Amino acid sequence: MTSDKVLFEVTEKHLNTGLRGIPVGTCRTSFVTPSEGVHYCGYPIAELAAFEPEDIVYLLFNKELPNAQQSAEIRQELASRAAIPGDLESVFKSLPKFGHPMDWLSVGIHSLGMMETTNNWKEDALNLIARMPRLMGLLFRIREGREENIPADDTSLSMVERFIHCLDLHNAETEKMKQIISTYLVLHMDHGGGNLSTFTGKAIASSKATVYSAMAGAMNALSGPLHGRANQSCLEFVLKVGTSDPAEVEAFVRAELAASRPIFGFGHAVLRSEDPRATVQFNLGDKICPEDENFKIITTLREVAPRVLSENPKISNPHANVDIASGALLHHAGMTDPTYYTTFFGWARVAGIGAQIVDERAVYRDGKGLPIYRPKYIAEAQTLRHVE
Ligand code: NMX
Ligand code: MLT
Repeated sequence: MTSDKVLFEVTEKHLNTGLRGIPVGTCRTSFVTPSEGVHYCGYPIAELAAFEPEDIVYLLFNKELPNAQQSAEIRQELASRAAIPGDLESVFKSLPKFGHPMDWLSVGIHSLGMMETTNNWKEDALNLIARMPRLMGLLFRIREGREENIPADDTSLSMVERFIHCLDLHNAETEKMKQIISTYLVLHMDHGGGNLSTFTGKAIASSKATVYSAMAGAMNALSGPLHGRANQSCLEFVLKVGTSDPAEVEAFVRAELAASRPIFGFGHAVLRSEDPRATVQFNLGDKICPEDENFKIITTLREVAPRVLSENPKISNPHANVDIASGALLHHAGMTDPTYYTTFFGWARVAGIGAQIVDERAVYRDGKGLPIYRPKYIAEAQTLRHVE
């Protein structure tokens, strides 16, 4: 794109708004519309929700859905890249158990980069995606203190199965867990070019830092409660509400707002209606756990919170976002500690951020890559006093 067409007129009122709505680039993997949410390579997310995560990795990197042979090949390719080239277990064993799982995730990704970096953007991005299931499994096992008898990785399994295999749970819920995590990963893999973690990852990579450094930084951005960690806060909130009675839920929501606390799982920087990713998860919950107490609470919240939030004209979008339902589903599948929930978001987003980094570093400008990020900041009056 090289024309002089005016896309957006920047005025002073756009300054210090977190770049809200200001176009800064193009994105080949996905776009988000205020009414229909995210589309991966042109496909509305609801049409992709039942695909396997491996197929969506293929889509994000190749910009088309795989046929049966390509689908088998991407599975083989990821399996061939899955072995972790160093002792990640020892790194994890040395971390404080009270550290937040998102900090563990960031350290884990950084550690993989120290163990091996090829300096080929696509190789590194695919290697990282392939190693995430094992990294996630080890993170859970070691942080929870279940360090003994961790099963060896089994690369004949799918990515989600490899994670569950590492947990070695021996319970009846693993099929449900597989369905919930697979859907979760597909829904969270990408969300346009400008969400904070993706933007952060691409900005770091623009200095030609490695995929691993960029991704660790992206995970740090994702760990904030206004971004990815809203899914943890949302389930904590649901556990605190403790009832699906509409009047009590409404009183709870009002008390949170009165205490200046956000209503997690509602609102969005771009969306202006219910996030289709929330709708997909509500539909899944209706199918697999309609009587689950937490699911009943979020179903009430979905009715009550938008009405209450709409009373504040400053809130641009009072509707449910992606984080409203994922915690209740994961909890139902046996993942009962909400502090881990954002690591699933991170695991998923490694695919979209990885694919976008590859596009920006190795495809744009005829393969030369975009220049280093360097937006302009305007000096404030007091910073100019010495030059006047
Ligand atoms: N609860 C309370 N206040 C809210 C909410 C909410 N759910 N949503 C927006 N607001 C406030 C917001 O804090 C802002 O206040 P102020 O002017 O004092 O800074 C005002 O309403 C206007 O915000 P918006 O323009 O509607 O939204 P913005 O783009 O600034 O923020 C979020 C978007 C997502 C940060 C915001 O809606 C929010 O904090 N939601 C709750 C946290 C959450 O669920 N985050 C997950 C988002 C998705 N993700 O995974 O990243
Ligand atoms: C999301 O998945 O909703 C995000 O990463 C937040 C955003 O798009 O700003």
